[in-house]
Amino acid sequence: MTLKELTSHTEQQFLKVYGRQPDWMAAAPGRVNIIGEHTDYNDGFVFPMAIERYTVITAARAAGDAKQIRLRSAHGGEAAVIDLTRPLAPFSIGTWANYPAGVVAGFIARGLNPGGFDAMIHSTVPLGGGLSSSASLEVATATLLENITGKKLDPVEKALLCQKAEHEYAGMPCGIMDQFISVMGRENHVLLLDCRSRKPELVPMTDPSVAVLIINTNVKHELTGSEYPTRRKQCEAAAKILGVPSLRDATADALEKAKSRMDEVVYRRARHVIGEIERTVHAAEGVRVSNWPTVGQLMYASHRSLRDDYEVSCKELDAVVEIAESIGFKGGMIGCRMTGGGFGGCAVALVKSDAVEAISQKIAGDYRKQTGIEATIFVSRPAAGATVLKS
Ligand code: GAF
Repeated sequence: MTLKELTSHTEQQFLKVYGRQPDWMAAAPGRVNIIGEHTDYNDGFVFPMAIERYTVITAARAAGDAKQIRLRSAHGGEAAVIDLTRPLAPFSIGTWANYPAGVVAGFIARGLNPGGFDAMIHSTVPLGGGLSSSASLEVATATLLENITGKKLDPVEKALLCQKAEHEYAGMPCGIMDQFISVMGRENHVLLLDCRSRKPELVPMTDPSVAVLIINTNVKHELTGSEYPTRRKQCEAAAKILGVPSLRDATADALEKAKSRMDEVVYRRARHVIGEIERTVHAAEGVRVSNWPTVGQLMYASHRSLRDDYEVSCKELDAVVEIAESIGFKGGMIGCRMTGGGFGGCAVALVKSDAVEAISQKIAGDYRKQTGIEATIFVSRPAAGATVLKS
């Protein structure tokens, strides 16, 4: 579904459910990370691009100027209601409405009260697929609220507000990558983000002979939910032993020297992060000069490191990457790796454009044979960040 189709669909849903036309509409994209995984909360570099999958929100002033926000998902279900006459608080854990509610709270904390409104939300970003469906919902909400309050936030402040919503309302201590790319994405560009200075650099990716393929394993291994915060703590522990503010400041040499003073797992976590930061900078350079063989090798190295040292992959993601690697550069496969937080979700591959069809079929077929699961595979150009569709 294109953004235009999604918007029109969401508008119609709004009309059907609320009985009037929406006054405001906003959209924000999901993302795929080309390389730079689990580096954002270590002050490192990430290299994501926004994808042509979006969350759209349509809204209109609440009837009778009621002081409440009603949020509905186009998938149906009860409306989530935010009562603006009381102090805001998160809904119960795991409720999707926590993402927009946290963003509303961020606006109110800045003295920007949107007043009551009714909203309809629809998304083509696969939920729980590691393509930042939550960040796209937060950023779409923030864009809608900018529209309603008439106050445009600085892009960095907007992304940080959304990250805070995820920390405080969804209980996920994420880094800054997902919200930044959803705000700052640009068509035909990948974003090299320095997560320490928060300086974004847009790297053009316009080579028509190369396509970005996203392979959804359609598995999500529900772990305890403590894996991500545990990784963060292990990175902090490594930085402390190395005597640096964050792993961004550490070198591979320093890590080797400190190895005997470190728990083996903590050592491997740090080895991933230090190597991944370096790989990310090199890969961005490779994209800049269309050095595809190098970019591809860096992607495979990133996957191995995430699998063996950071231990956030899973057998389904490994299967996809192995199939990709077996296709080889000559078969049109440049490189492939898991993308996002891990434990399921998607892999990302760079492939020769003229091989997209054959490669998609090969991966789908072999993956089905090996796992019994149907993968969902699609191509995306680097897309634009959040936009106002109606104001
Ligand atoms: C998740 C987080 F939200 C990001 O901040 C990032 O850490 C990513 O996992 C791993 O690179 O998407």
